[in-house]
Amino acid sequence: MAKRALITGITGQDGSYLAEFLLNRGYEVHGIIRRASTFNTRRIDHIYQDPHHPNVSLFLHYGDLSSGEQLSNLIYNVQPDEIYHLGAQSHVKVSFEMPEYTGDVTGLGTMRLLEAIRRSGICTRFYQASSSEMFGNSPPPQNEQTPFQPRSPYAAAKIYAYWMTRNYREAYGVFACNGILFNHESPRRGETFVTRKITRAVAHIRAGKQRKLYLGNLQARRDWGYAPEYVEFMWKILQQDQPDDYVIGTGESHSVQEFVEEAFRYAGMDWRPHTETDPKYLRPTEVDFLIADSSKASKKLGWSVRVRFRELVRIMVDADLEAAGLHPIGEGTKILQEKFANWHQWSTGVHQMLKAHEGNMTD
Ligand code: NDP
Ligand code: GDR
Repeated sequence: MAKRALITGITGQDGSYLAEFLLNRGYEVHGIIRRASTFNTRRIDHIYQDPHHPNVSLFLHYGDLSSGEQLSNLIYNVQPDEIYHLGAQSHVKVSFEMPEYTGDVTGLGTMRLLEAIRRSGICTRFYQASSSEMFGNSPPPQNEQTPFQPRSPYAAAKIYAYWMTRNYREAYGVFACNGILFNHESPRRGETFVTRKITRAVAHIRAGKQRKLYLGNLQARRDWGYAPEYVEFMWKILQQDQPDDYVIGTGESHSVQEFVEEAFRYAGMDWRPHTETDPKYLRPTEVDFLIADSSKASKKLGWSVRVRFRELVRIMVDADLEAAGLHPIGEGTKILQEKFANWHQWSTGVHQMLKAHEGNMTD
């Protein structure tokens, strides 16, 4: 019988890739979506299946992380073998403006799910989307032993969720794991996160639709990887014999300015005349330097990085050029062909989603 997975945050960047990956492995996939007055499923529209179809394997359910009762009912009714908890208010800057909401959804939301598992008595495996933001001010490189020094309401909420995950593992024997993932990006990254903001601006400037790119702190350093390969390891973490916590990242760190330079250079432009700083995008407290030490994941899970910084920039710029109606330069397509098996290629992973987003799916 097919394994059954439940994904919170299926409409987000990671949730959409994970759904594709699991469907490709023969899973029955259930996703929780929020009720909204406008469509919020653009990242999964290209894999959506008509529920009237006899062989349907993707099911969507309304739910919200702020309601424990609803989550309990869902978990009891779906009886998933694996739960991937990716739903969150995930924007660090926004968390300073909405600390209570972020604490409720990103922190307490995890507890509500764990409690629903405990109360329902079902036997399931649980993945918590923990974050490198939890390390905050701790000097690099960061690994599973590095102390947490959070620098935002988002990071503080994720630390609560991290410890609740460990507590339910130790107190109740739940197969509950933390993936402490460093930044991972893609053409599906939300438009207000810095990498996507940059690659989208590059494409729009080249298309003559935008004049300037306004950014905050250019000196912050991040360990940026490619999201599709990270979701494969979320799955791998839940396939181990014992539940555990793992750091996943590339082990390479670059500043925001280096990302800007690389993206403009690839598109054949000079970044300086097009980029300005605006204090509006600065944060009250910043995380200066993140770089992953993923040696535990390399040893135990066989983690090794496929898409490095320069390749990531190429994939994202090409996708945004295509989305802006321009010809991609073309290295992005080749990189996916070389590095990924069939579940993730340019035509299915990028192109179809862009077309579905534009509402003109014809194939
Ligand atoms: P996104 O912001 O792209 O997606 C967040 C998802 O959570 C969306 O599906 C969103 O729904 C959903 N969501 C938000 N609020 C609620 C709510 N109240 N109830 C139910 N669902 C809700 O995040 P990513 O895909 O980038 O990240 C996935 C997870 O991994 C997040 O928990 C994030 O904090 C964490 N993480 C991400 C990293 C990264 O670099 N991407 C690194 C480390 C951790 P909607 O579409 O309706 O808004
Ligand atoms: P981050 O990602 O905070 O690391 O959290 P983000 O892309 O928002 O910021 C990265 C760095 O870029 C600097 N920056 C800007 N950021 C944004 N968003 N917009 C700007 O204009 C801008 N200018 C400079 C930021 O100050 C920061 O230093 C992401 C999220 O996905 C989290 O959910 C996840 O947990 C972590 O990554 C790992």
